[in-house]
Amino acid sequence: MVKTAILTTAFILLASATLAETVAELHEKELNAIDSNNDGFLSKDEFNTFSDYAFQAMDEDKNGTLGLEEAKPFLDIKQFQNVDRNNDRFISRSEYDQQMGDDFLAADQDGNGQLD
Ligand SMILES: [Ca+2]
Ligand SMILES: [Ca+2]
Ligand SMILES: [Ca+2]
Repeated sequence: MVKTAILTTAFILLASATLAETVAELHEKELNAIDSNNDGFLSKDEFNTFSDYAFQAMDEDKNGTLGLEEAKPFLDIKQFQNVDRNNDRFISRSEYDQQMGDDFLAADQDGNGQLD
């Protein structure tokens, strides 16, 4: 659960505009939004594009790191500490990318490099 925290967060972030929808519908819509070539799969490239978008959206003061305040609406303190690997109370871009990479690998259960 903790491992996929950021991915889940990112999905929530993307979905927040359509809160009224059911969870199942949201999932479908999010996937469609991220799946830019509409082949029904989420490639690593598509995932990276989305991951970049999510980081920019969370980084309100655009200083390239996520502080506790910026991450708070999306991550609880345990999840935050888990991603903040050097414990400096900021999620740097490389810590974020590392976590997103792990999330992608964890979600890609058959290891074909795509989420389907
Ligand atoms: Ca695709
Ligand atoms: Ca920031
Ligand atoms: Ca850090």
